Order: sequence, then C-alpha cells, then structure tokens
Amino acid sequence: MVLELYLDLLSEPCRAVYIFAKKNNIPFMMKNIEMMKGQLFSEEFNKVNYLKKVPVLKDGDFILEESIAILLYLTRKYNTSSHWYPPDMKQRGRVDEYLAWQHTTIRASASKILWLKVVIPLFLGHSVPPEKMQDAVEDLNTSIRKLNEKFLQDKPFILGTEVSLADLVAVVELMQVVGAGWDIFEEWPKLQEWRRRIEVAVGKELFQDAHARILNPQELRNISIDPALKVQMKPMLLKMLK
Ligand SMILES: N[C@@H](CCC(=O)N[C@@H](CS)C(=O)NCC(=O)O)C(=O)O
Repeated sequence: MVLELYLDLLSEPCRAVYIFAKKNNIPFMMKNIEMMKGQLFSEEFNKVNYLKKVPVLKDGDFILEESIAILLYLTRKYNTSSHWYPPDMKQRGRVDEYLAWQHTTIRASASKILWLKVVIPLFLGHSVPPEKMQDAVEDLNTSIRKLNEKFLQDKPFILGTEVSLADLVAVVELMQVVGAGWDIFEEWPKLQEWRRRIEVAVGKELFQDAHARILNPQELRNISIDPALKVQMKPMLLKMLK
C-alpha cells in the first residue's frame, strides 16, 4: 500500500515533508488538505488526525503526526542519503539540536509574521496593531541572529558542506516570512546565499513547486475562508492580539 501524506503546502512543515519525499524519490500519494477551507476538521481527515494539524503520514495502518517525526521516519524507512541525517553521532546530534531548537524560535516567530500580516487580517477583516507586529519582528530577528551565529556560522550548510534536514526545516520556515510579503533574505545576505545553496541542493524546480502557493500574494490574500472556521478561530485570534 502506497504511503499517504496529508499536506497543505501553505504550511511550512508540510513543505519540508513534501520536498524531502520528492527529492528522495519516495513514492507517496498526496492527500491535499486545505486548512483555510476547514478541511482539517473533515470527517475523513479526522480519522487520521488526532492533533488536528498537518502534516500527517499514513503508512498502511500506521499513522504518524508531527513533521519532525515524519521526516525522521522517512529517513529510516527509505534509508535516504546519509547527508540528510548523518549516522555520525556528533553530526546527528547537531541536526537534532537544530530540530529541537527551531519549534519555539524560527518556526514560531516566522509563522507569527505570516499570521499577523496575512492570516489574521483575512479572518478578522482588519490589520493588527503595529506594536504586535513590532514584537514579532524583534522575536524573528533574535531567532535569525541565533540561526546565523550558532548554527550556520560561515559554513555553506548547518553541518558544513552538505545539506541536512536542519537546513531544509529552517529554510521552509523562513519562506513563510517571504510569503507574508517581507523578503527577509534581502536583509541577511549570508542567509540569502545559504537559501540559494539549499534550492540548488534540492532542485530549483522542486523548491519553486513546493513554494508556488505561499509565494503567490494574489492567491494568499484572496483565499476564501470557510465561514464556520472563521467563527471557530475568532476567539483564539483575538486572544493572540491581546
Ligand atoms: N509541530 C507540528 C506543527 C504542525 C502545525 O502547526 N501545522 C499547522 C499548519 S503549519 C496546522 O495544521 N495548523 C492548523 C491549526 O492549528 O488549526 C509539526 O511540526 O508538524
């Protein structure tokens, strides 16, 4: 039975899984989930989606949620090229370190920029207070500085000369900011070069294909949101703006 991946490519963890699976020629059936249409809560998806998030992997009757767990499962099941997640204990430790660190730093702050600039205005019909945006920008800059100084330093990739899961996860997260209309890479020339190297490593066409929707401002700003989802999300969004 072919592997099933439930993905919405507007989501950065979904893009990491998608790019990784495609790049490594892992056969899978894409189950397209449109979060904005409320499909996270559909009856069919709820059978495999306890946490109510994407991505989700279904391999026969084995269901796996959480993108990092999914990526690691794919490296092991398909014995992918060792540079993604090297067997060397220290190299692997470095990838694990980044994957553990990113959730509350790069991931959280990059995603918040997209929410504040694009998603919340779509849901609530108005822009967010400038001080909220300012806080989010400061958080993002702090995280990026750490990514730059601790993880990347002056190396081509986080592990040195070859791309790993750490680079892939990091770059898709920062692309959320670009999707929000702020080309963060222009402000960090070293990261701009790093992003170009990752694009080349995974293949420019695949990288562009995965990011086509998030980098389409027309589509993003005109997305029609499921009315029931709007009602459901409103209290949480208002809380975010407090
Ligand atoms: N830690 C999870 C996060 C997954 C996640 O937050 N997915 C978002 C899309 S980027 C989602 O499904 N959000 C829907 C919601 O929270 O209602 C992972 O890495 O897979």
